[in-house]
Amino acid sequence: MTRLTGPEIRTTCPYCGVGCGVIARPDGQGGLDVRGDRAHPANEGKLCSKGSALGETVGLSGRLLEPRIGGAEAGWDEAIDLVARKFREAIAEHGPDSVAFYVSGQLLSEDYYVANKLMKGFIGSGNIDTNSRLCMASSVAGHRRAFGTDTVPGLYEDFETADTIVLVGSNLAWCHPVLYQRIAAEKKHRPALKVVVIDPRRTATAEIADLHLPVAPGGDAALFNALLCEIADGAALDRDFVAEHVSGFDAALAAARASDPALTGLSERQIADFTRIWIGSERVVTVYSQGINQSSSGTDKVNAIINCHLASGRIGRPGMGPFSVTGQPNAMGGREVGGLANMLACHLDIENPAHRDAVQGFWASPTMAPGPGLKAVDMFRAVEDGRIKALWIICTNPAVSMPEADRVRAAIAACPFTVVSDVLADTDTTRLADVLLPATGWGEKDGTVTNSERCISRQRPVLDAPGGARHDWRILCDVAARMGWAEDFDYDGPAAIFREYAALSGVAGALGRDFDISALSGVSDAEYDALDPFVWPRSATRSGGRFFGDGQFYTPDGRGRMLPIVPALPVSRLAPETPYRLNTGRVRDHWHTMTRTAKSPRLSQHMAEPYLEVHPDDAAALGLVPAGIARLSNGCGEALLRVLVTGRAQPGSVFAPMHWTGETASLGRIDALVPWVTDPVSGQPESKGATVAIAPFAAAWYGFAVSTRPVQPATEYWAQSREKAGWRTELAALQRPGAGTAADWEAFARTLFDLPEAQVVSMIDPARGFARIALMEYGRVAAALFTATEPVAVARGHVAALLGAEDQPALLAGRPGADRPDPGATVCACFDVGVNTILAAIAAERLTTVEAVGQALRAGTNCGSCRPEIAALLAQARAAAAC
Ligand SMILES: Nc1nc2c(c(=O)[nH]1)N[C@H]1C(S)=C(S)[C@@H](COP(=O)(O)OP(=O)(O)OC[C@H]3O[C@@H](n4cnc5c(=O)[nH]c(N)nc54)[C@H](O)[C@@H]3O)O[C@H]1N2
Ligand SMILES: Nc1nc2c(c(=O)[nH]1)N[C@H]1C(S)=C(S)[C@@H](COP(=O)(O)OP(=O)(O)OC[C@H]3O[C@@H](n4cnc5c(=O)[nH]c(N)nc54)[C@H](O)[C@@H]3O)O[C@H]1N2
Ligand code: SF4
Ligand SMILES: [Mo]
Repeated sequence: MTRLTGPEIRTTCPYCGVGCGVIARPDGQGGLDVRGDRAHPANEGKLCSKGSALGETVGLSGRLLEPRIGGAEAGWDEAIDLVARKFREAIAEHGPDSVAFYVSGQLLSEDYYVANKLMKGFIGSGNIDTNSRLCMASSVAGHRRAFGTDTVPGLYEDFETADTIVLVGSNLAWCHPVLYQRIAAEKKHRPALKVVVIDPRRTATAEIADLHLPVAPGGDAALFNALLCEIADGAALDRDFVAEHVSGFDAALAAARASDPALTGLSERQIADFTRIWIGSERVVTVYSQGINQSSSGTDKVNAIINCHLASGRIGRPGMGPFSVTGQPNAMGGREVGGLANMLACHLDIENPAHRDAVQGFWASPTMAPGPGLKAVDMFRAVEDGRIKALWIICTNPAVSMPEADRVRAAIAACPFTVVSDVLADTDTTRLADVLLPATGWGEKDGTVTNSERCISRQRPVLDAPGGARHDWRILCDVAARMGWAEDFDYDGPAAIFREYAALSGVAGALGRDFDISALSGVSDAEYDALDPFVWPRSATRSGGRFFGDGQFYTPDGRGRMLPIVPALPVSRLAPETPYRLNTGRVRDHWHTMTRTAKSPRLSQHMAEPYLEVHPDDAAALGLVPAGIARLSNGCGEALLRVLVTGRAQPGSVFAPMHWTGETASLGRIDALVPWVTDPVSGQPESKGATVAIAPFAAAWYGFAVSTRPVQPATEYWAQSREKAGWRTELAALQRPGAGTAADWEAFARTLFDLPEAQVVSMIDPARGFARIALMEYGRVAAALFTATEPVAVARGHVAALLGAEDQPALLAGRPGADRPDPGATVCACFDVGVNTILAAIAAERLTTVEAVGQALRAGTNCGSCRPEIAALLAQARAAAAC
């Protein structure tokens, strides 16, 4: 593959909505050297663990390089023809609403704009929805109800000028690490800055909190209603702002007064502490994310928060305001281009005939979606019941990430015609495609993204497109052309799309909408290439800045709207057969369905398995042992997860990560257990509120394996992750192989690793169910298996490091000698420092601060993502010393 040469390229991180600027350069070995861009306003040079490891994730392993039809490689012409024909046939026979696009907040705005234009303006259906439905839809709906537009009022710099920051339903330390570090740095420099964390779990984010409120799942609206009552009764009420710029105050307050604070699950004292802090400083930012959005009452929760900011007038001025942080790198851009089924481009409303006409006129399009299309869950329901005849999935993995993932998988498999555009060949979703189209990925793509503070930045190509991979916008335009609209989709590059989009935003601006970047509608290709990050709007009359501080809103009467909020519990009720609440979310070093992060050994060893956080009391009641395996089940599906007993969980409530797939674990797809319950206003699924039964998995044996090649175990439980020299696999099974003799274990190992000829060195005690087996090829360790009747206690890092070595005695010992202690699970991904190393240094050198740990071990001194965990280890060591 040829690689672009030349100077370093400025681009933007493809992970979270912080939108950090990255400087990248090919390292000449298939990877990239990356560092933070000091000139980018979002991060000023910093990157988190995921951003720092980007260079390890651009390799070509697993890439889809040519189109495939029915599993066989095909040419582009043939593939595009087939897609265009199948879509045309479905539309001709069953109408425009018989086809659908399911797209993604990880598309660039230019890709997204074209997809939206094709579906809404040319096919003439609203049936384009996006994974942002699972992510930001409740914030969008809440913003539109309160502001008359989907606009985040504030800027990141508000985090540095605030006196109080409330993080509600946000694990910022792991999910928006660079923003979190900005807050942590500010708090260190200015200890008077108060931080409140509202989350049923005690997360890493709570490490810097002055107050952590373990709210009951769904209890947030009741908490903000209690706050609204306190605001109304005291000096924090901004009577002038409410009188001049707000509607709905009385009804909102009446509902708040009628709401029961007991729903918060918090004590009166905790609620009073919270309201005192919130009210006590005018400069307060309330940051919220999926703990708010992913709820059957998510939109109401959003409005309960915004109500408090409107009543106190604390909005759109420096250091204050509600702040919904976006998840994906272009979640915000997708909202701007109208990627949701119920939006039009440029913050225009699909329900509004004047807006529809304006867009149709601008596009000079033959038709226009008459109204909103199907929202994600309804879209897959329509796929399931046969209403959708042709489906195109772009840049998302719904067979893993949609609720009722097993049902979604079956629905896609049964759809008469499914196209999937992805960068990888094998994902749970690509496996279901009739036509598979290879897209370019991060590092190759060219376009723009918008981050959480409305800052538009360029993603620029650093690498050539591999094989036959094409840009998503290009693939969409090729299909549009083949469907008969060549002239309307005749762009020669992303700059041309951007210009059109910017011009359309001028039409929106003229209709009184806020999203207006029309000042850029005339940029040349060269100017587009050189575009510096900027915060929208950018029109003839307005450039950047905050919204709503002037009391001007985009509702029909121009007032900010307060809404009466009646708090609601999660829809799935706890019942004797499903007595536990299942909360789901993210881990620090993995991204969604891991299609990128699982390629990086250092990101894979922070959390190497799908796991379940359980409170010690629940673990005891359920008979779950630490590091054992739990079986979760409910009417939708089941999962097998490693047990992590922790006081950070609340009794009755368990947490599992969303990342594991059919590729990385046997039964780790947690969305198999999440029902199709959605918020009635936004259509966003309640991803954090399923109910489940939990039981111990009665493993006859547990295993740990390392191998230079990936394996496909047949055991009931397995989970696989990357190591530097190969793969690491955890196993558990209900039956021993054969009669459990030494020969049976050896045969099992040979089959597992597909090494029938390898020389075997082993220590096996069949009576105790104990086996240690090394398989040697050319005198070197090619694979090894450790089994026991208890969860296997070997030093995993030590064993994995011996892959490829000649030293099988050290390997079979399972532990390094005293001179080389076991580092344990990775805490610092940048310098590869394990938990045991840190705890040992804390004890031996009497370290008491994160900085001291950094000086001793370098841990936490680069990206800083692990600093909250180091702080927690220091606290753990202090607690142990005090006992
Ligand atoms: N490392 C990493 N970072 C990411 C991502 C990733 O995959 N990995 N994904 C990105 C994306 S797309 C998104 S959307 C963001 C998500 O970012 P976050 O929303 O911060 O992440 P989550 O872990 O989904 O959920 C946040 C917290 O909500 C809490 N929660 C659950 N129920 C409730 C409740 O009823 N009330 C309250 N107050 N809290 C509750 C959970 O315990 C959890 O700690 O992260 C982005 N950043
Ligand atoms: N239980 C539970 N479920 C959840 C959540 C939760 O908190 N709990 N969170 C939800 C949220 S907030 C989100 S955002 C979703 C995320 O869920 P998904 O969008 O399904 O997750 P990803 O793994 O990011 O999927 C992206 C896919 O696009 C491919 N890809 C990457 N880059 C490109 C590109 O440039 N072009 C194309 N065509 N393909 C590309 C990747 O290989 C991958 O297959 O999950 C949702 N599901
Ligand atoms: S915080 Fe990390 S993942 Fe998010 S944009 Fe910045 S470097 Fe990327
Ligand atoms: Mo998301």
